[in-house]
Amino acid sequence: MARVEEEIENRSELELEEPRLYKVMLLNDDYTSMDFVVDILVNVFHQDAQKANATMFKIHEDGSGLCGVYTYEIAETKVAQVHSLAKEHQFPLRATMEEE
Ligand code: TYC
Repeated sequence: MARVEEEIENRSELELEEPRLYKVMLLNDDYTSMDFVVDILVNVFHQDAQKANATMFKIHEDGSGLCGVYTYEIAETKVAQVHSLAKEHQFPLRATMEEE
């Protein structure tokens, strides 16, 4: 088979690579209520109540903590959802994303 045909058939190397993954982190602050952070972890990051409680306390103690790992657009959406819900409830809660 001709090389070009072979490449088309096998798809480009780029397409065969795994998607890059991004960690979404929540940052601690002094004003957001613990209950609100737990609600965010349950409803945005789909953690169960026990895990959400543990994650919230870890962030409270360490200053930041991992909430989930996603592809770029999903991670961006999670960050935007956190900021929008925090604004709506007048909390200063911040989320960040970083490549894994
Ligand atoms: N530090 C907050 C408090 O004592 C709770 C909190 C936890 C806030 C995690 C933000 O990402 C956060 N009410």
